[in-house]
Amino acid sequence: MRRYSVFAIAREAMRQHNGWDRAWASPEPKSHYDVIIVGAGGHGLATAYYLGKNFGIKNVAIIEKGWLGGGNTGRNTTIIRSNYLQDPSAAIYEKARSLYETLSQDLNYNIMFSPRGVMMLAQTESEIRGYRRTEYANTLQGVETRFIGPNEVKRLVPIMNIHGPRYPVLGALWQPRAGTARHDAVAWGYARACSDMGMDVIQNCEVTGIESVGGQVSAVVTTKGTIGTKKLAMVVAGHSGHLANMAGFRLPVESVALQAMVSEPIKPAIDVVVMANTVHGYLSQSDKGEMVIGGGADHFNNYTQRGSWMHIEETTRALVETFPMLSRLKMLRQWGGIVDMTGDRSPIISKTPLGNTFINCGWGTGGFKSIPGSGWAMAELVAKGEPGPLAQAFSLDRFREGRFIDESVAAGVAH
Ligand code: FAD
Ligand code: PYC
Repeated sequence: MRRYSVFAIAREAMRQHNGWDRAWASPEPKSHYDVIIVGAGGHGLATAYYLGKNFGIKNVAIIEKGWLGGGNTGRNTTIIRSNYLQDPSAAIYEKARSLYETLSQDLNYNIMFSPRGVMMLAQTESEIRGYRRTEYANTLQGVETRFIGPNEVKRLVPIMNIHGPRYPVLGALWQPRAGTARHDAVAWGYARACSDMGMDVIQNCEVTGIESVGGQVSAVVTTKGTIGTKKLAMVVAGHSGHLANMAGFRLPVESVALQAMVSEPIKPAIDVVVMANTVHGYLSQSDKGEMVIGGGADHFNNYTQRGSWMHIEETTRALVETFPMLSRLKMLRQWGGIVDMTGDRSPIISKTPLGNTFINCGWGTGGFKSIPGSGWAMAELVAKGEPGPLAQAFSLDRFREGRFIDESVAAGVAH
């Protein structure tokens, strides 16, 4: 792979940009791999990348039924933060956030990480108590967050109306090193690096069955034929229940569409990310100038990957209270992605009842921020067959043993 650099851009500028390589290859599947990863979203691709980088395992295929990054990875509102309450969560989300800081250099691909700061508004007394508790927990965990008052909120976000008609802004949990990144670029950067290591990213190839011999996985059945494997990693977010079913077990996961939309582009108006969880809506401005707006989840389980009518009204009404200037914007488009919700709003990174088969799912409404940390932890699990310190608490056993990792407040999104 040719490295991207200022010299490469200058060289290509001299020859009508005819010399760029394809960013990744599009191979046909081989008959057998050491590891097959199902799902070329951020988590699947990051798992492959760290398998190669940290463990030297490169005979790997990443199998995707659509196009890479076309699931939730390419549909999310790109918020990256690590202000979670429980220790195992803070550890994995902060690992991910810190990997994001240098991911562009690591992948030699500009993922446009923008540590512009994320604030979660407190608009009720109980939110103040909840966020102060998170601030204290984060201090002990080494995650830099602080509770700020309404005047500081207004200073950071002048377009905000802090005296809202229903819920005044009473303060916010502020994480200055949190931010956003370009979601497609995260998938593309990992895919390019995986392809460069000799891994096969196989798109338009759906896994329709899983074969086993003596309780160990042996192959996956796909729309491009049966492919043998020594190990299998299932990383398919909202479709995890189907994959688990193919492997012969059930998951404590529900699938539901989470909603988002963007406005027409305007000049820079807000340079931090705001999550307003009581009125419910969240907002940031993309580099193109669009207001990126997130809503809640549909109120029923589904696999539609479509925008829902009710969220247009519900979310814009909520955000207009907090940002009155939004009322003058036109909305450009809306969409939904199928998120995988666990009961405690924490992920699953785990061995499964089928031998040499591992699962990474349950990131629900909040897994974009965790992609590098999740891939790091999942690669260790797949390579060693046992979870390392980052993944240990997130095993499937916790649902049987009652070891829940309750992050329903930190998840921040109505579901
Ligand atoms: P995906 O990106 O969905 O990848 C899974 C892939 O598996 C898909 O490409 C799918 O096609 C493929 N697949 C499924 N079944 C099969 C099969 N049988 N065979 C082959 N391939 C298969 N998180 C944040 O941290 N911050 C946010 O601001 C944020 N906002 C969000 C906003 C919205 C509207 C949505 C929908 C989600 C948001 N999230 C956010 C959550 C985040 O997007 C997800 O948690 C994360 O992207 C999940 O990544 P993934 O790689 O696990 O899944
Ligand atoms: O997890 O920060 C988050 C988030 C924001 C919008 C959807 N998820």
